[in-house]
Amino acid sequence: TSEEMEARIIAIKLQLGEKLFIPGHHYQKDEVIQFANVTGDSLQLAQLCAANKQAEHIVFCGVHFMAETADILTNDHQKVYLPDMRAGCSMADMANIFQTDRAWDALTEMFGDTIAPLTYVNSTAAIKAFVGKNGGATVTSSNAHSMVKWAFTQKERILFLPDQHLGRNTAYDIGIPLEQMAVWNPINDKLEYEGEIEDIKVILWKGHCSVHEKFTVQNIADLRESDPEIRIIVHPECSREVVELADDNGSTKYIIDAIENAAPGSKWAIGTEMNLVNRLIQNHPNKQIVSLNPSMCPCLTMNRIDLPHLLWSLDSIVNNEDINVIQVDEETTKDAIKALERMLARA
Ligand code: CIZ
Ligand code: SF4
Repeated sequence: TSEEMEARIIAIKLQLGEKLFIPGHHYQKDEVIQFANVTGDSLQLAQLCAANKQAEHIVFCGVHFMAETADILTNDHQKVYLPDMRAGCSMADMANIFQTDRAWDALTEMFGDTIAPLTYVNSTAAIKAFVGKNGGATVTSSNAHSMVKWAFTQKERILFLPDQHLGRNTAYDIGIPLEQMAVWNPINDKLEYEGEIEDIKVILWKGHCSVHEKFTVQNIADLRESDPEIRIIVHPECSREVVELADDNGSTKYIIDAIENAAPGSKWAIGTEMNLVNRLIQNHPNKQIVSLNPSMCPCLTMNRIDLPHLLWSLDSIVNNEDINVIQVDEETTKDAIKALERMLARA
């Protein structure tokens, strides 16, 4: 039963003490989050893992790219585990290193040495290594503006992987017109753009988040019609059109802070992942909060980490079995860490 599993997890946490560290992403289920030592968005969790020197076992409750980042930022004696190896990220899967190498060859042919690559942390370690090797950095939704500005101090143009929406929304916010943004399509290796290519300032990788893409202009129109007073806040992984029509947009942490600071009785519709929206609803009974999309929008891969998987992972540690260990090879780590450190130095 759940009670038995919970009791067992509590016992293992007591037994391992500081040797065990369980970071939990905001999009994780409540049944998992209750056991997290810390919760946060991807940036906060990366910083907390980098700062933790005593844990031998880091059981990462989040998705694969986050566990990879934790492994890259921790020491060799610290092992990172992902309770379910199928907890990937469909966005990260939209850019593989072969496509990226092909894109870089084609783009440097077109533009010479004028492009700084940036990758959203929602990407594989191999992509982070590619970016690190080529003078670029990682970004998260919390620091995308300052990182994009930084990239423009390095080169005339940027290549932004793998989320076209975060890239477009961020570049637009810092003053780059939409007409100066092109899209790289990794399926046919083509640049989608209608003007003179010298005018291009931002090359957006054609990837997206399958969860945040489900918040639509229609959802916003429906809500505004049924409740003109409601405030709509969305994550910048939503499309440009949705971000444009929303009242506000920002990272996971920004959304949480906005709701915490909101007036009692205020009404909100939130365009981000379901588990976080539900938790905000529970934690703020004095505010009226709904999901921007009535079908709620869960991240299916985040949800793969559940109580049985967490317990199974902890049991395997107690039994000294090296199961579901996430280990990024040395070569990749060496380059990926450059990209991460350029970000963490400015975060
Ligand atoms: O969509 C995600 O995976 C997000 C928002 C991650 C994060 O915490 O930045
Ligand atoms: Fe990936 Fe989207 Fe899920 Fe985040 S919410 S882990 S970007 S699929």
